[in-house]
Amino acid sequence: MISFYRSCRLATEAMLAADRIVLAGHINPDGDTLGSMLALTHALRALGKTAVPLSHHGVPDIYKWLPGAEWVQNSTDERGFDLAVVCDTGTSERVGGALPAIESADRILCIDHHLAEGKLGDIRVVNAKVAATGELIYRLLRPMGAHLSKEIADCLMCAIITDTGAFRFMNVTPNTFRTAAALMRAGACPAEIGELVFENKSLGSIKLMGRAIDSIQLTPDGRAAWGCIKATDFEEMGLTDEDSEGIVNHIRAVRTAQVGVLFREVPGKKVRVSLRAREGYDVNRVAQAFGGGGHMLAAGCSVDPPLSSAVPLVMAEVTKWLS
Ligand SMILES: [Mn+2]
Repeated sequence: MISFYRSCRLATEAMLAADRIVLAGHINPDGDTLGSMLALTHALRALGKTAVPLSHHGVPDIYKWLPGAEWVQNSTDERGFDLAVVCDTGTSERVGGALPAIESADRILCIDHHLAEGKLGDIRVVNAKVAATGELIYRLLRPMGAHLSKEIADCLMCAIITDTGAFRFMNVTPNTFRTAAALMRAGACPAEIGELVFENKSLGSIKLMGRAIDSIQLTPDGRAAWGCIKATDFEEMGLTDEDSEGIVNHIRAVRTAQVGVLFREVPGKKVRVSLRAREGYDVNRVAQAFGGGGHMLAAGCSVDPPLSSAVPLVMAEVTKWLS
């Protein structure tokens, strides 16, 4: 087991030595995976390298403003990269359609902050103590000799703001603020980016939230809350699972709830489950019981449909850990 600091040095050396670099984030991308990947793409291109960012599910509408979002491809037929950089996941399954290009590279560098022990990467810069992968990218910039441009600062501020719920989650550390301060000095505005990320919803997704909130139920002791979005909700409103982002946080907001769970019956797919906890409860453990994962306070998994069997299955596991 090599130290985190040595991993960081190996990572910068590998990036500086490579000319052609492919980057990838995770499926169902969020602001951290996209912001991290694009910040690094800007930095690598500014250093004169070819950098190709890939995202299996592209760039969701609310992140299209990210500088460089137009560079992102779903996958590529190009092969033989010197280096692949995977941001914000440690497992190959979460890379989706970008995986063949990633695996074709001479070496794979994984930069991540998830708890679940992934195996991906010859070089692994993994630290579960940082709030966002974007914090790790920031740490690598200076040793790479990369200039912190306004574009990079905007990407990394987006990464941090999304993964910390605008600096409100328990994962925030003094270092998160130190990084954010440096990004702000480089021109990133947290208020502006917070608005773009959190107050930039379609009317449909707000109405979808209404349905999910209307469906909330509590366990008899009130300590777990859950809500559902049915396949018919998505179909009637012409929406996709992308439109359900963030809703789970409103379920956990029920005063007595230690855990909030949102079930989505995505048409033609497995039932997607997002879990959010308050400090003291570990939802990662619940998600892992169903082959998913994430962090202690935020995790996700998928279970077989229909909703009528998915809900009791997952809620039994949730209540099992409510001591
Ligand atoms: Mn993240």
